[in-house]
Amino acid sequence: MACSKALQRSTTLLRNPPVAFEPYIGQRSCSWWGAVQMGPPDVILGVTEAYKRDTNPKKINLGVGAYRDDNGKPFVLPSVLKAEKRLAEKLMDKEYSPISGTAEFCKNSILLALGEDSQHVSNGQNATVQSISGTGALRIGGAFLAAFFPGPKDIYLPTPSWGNHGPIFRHSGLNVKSYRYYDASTCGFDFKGALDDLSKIPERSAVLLHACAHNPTGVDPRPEQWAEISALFKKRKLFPFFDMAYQGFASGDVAKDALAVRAFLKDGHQIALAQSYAKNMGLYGERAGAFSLICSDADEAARTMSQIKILIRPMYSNPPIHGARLVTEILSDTSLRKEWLGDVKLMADRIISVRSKLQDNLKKLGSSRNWQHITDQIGMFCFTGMDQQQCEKLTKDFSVYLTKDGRISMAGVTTKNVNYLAEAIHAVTK
Ligand code: KET
Repeated sequence: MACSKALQRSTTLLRNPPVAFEPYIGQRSCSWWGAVQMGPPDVILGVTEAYKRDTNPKKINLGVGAYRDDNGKPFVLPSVLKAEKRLAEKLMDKEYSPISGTAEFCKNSILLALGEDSQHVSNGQNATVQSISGTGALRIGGAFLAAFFPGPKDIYLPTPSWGNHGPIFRHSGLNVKSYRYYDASTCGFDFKGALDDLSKIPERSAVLLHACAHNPTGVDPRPEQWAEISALFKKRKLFPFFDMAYQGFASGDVAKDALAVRAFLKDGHQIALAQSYAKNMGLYGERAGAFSLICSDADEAARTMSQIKILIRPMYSNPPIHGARLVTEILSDTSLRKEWLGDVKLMADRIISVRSKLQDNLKKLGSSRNWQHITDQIGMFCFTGMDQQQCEKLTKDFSVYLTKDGRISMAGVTTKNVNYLAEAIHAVTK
């Protein structure tokens, strides 16, 4: 068969891929992968690739949400360094982890989220597994919902949401739908819009909530708004799936940032929870996180746990051990844990302080825009309100790298580059 025909057939198949795909190879010169087209770079991680290629010494990477110190350098937390040293001295083996990660890691993780005094944990109501960071936790959760969710196989995401949420849940086999969240006119939370949309979602649907430090907007509901959202979830019998990728990063206090998760549990919801240690422990590349389901009792938790393990085994067999050991070392040692909480606060406070600096600088430059939202928003990101054209100009003329939706990672802003950044933003927005 001629290559062009094979290509035609494969492109049709790509649009509607069957489970088993057997391509035609009629000619020697026709490759198995001849029909594979170039895909676009990742909207977030692709920004870092472009930044690395730029030779301008003033360049700034505000794309990916990865913390930098005030010199713009990656930051290994002092508490993590200490844990590393301790682990090195222990000369531990490199055996496989259990499918679910170690019991100690899982227990420490769920207690961090729900609080040391959690009744759900003491009653054994949680089914918790280690995941490949937050992304892996969401992917396990997606797989579990696709296999066992008794309602529609849909998941509702806030608009906007983290760019990878849609692909993760679609890849899990769920239909991805949306509800209003952000009000562009105020650069704030569209509480009315969110309640309106949530009240129209079919009963018994799954809804994703950002537990704190909403990405990309930096806009979180206030505690009393969370209470109303929780009541609406009860009324409409909605299932809350919390993504908590930034516990501690919003306020600097891990308990405060877990407020929504804990309030929903207090209100009697059963929740799914994705946790990540990428940001709050700076363990980006270690891929340590956790997925939990809170069940009605210990027996149900054991049954759901058995099925989660069956889902994980063919996906990646069992999780990586090093990051999880660091987390366990830190969380299970009172003094090291205290030190870590100090490190988290230091990171959160630095971000809060550069928010004010950026705002002040824009004011000093005479910007007529209202930049109040820079300090109103919280967590790693600021959703600046700049449009795609302005973002592109910022990159092209000033080597400031950011995602095209106008999100900037505040973690990449320092006392050294904040003036330059403010000048650049002012230049493209005036
Ligand atoms: N949830 C949210 C909301 C999130 O922002 C991220 C990462 C993750 C989960 C997953 O992180 P993990 O490293 O798998 O634990 N967000 C940043 C990095 C990325 O896009 O991968 C970001 O938005 O820049």
